[in-house]
Amino acid sequence: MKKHRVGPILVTLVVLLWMWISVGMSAPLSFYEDAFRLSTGELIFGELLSFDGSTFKIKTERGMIWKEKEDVVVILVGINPLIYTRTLSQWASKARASSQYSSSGWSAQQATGEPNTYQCGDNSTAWAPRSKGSGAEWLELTFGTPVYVTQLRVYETYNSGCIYKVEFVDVYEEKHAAWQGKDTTTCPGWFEIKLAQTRYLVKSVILHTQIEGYEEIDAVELTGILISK
Ligand SMILES: [Ca+2]
Ligand SMILES: [Ca+2]
Repeated sequence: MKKHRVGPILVTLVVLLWMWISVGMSAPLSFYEDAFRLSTGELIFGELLSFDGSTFKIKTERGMIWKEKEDVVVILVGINPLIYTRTLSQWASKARASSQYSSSGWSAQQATGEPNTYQCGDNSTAWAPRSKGSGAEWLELTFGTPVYVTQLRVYETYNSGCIYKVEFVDVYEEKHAAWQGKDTTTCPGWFEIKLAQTRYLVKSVILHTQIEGYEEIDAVELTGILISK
């Protein structure tokens, strides 16, 4: 009788040993902590190496892969935070200029926040340079949240058509040429540039202006893509 029981017991032990090894081996199935839910429903595990505004570079067990922003719905980085990519439009929060008419009315600060100048004219609710001459001036606007820019809008409310060059300043303080040309904005009116999103995060915008008389800018809006937790 005893002889007959050895077989099943051995088989059971081997099965248990095999299960133990399998469980032990499969526990660290993915040692990567980042997860990417794709628009197809597929779930990818890996390590997020970079996101340049349009493409995710992900290191996976099978090697490096790249996924376009549109194809990724949700990202889990680590075990807790959820990260979404979304579009954000924001008004400038800080401003400085080559010169300003005064430290209150017509100051650079008047170009921050949402528009509050409602007609074309010489209004203290917009930025104006110190001189009414035709020298070159600049106005630098900084935004609360750096984004990969897709659009810039500037509300010109006096002597419009004054912008001849636009630069973006990235989060490393590096300047990038964004636009140069002939500004044909009416007064009041929106100067607008649209672009394929920048491959760098923009925190500030420098508007270069030059026109006879006081050029006045009421508000500046920056739109772009951001990754947020
Ligand atoms: Ca001028
Ligand atoms: Ca204003």
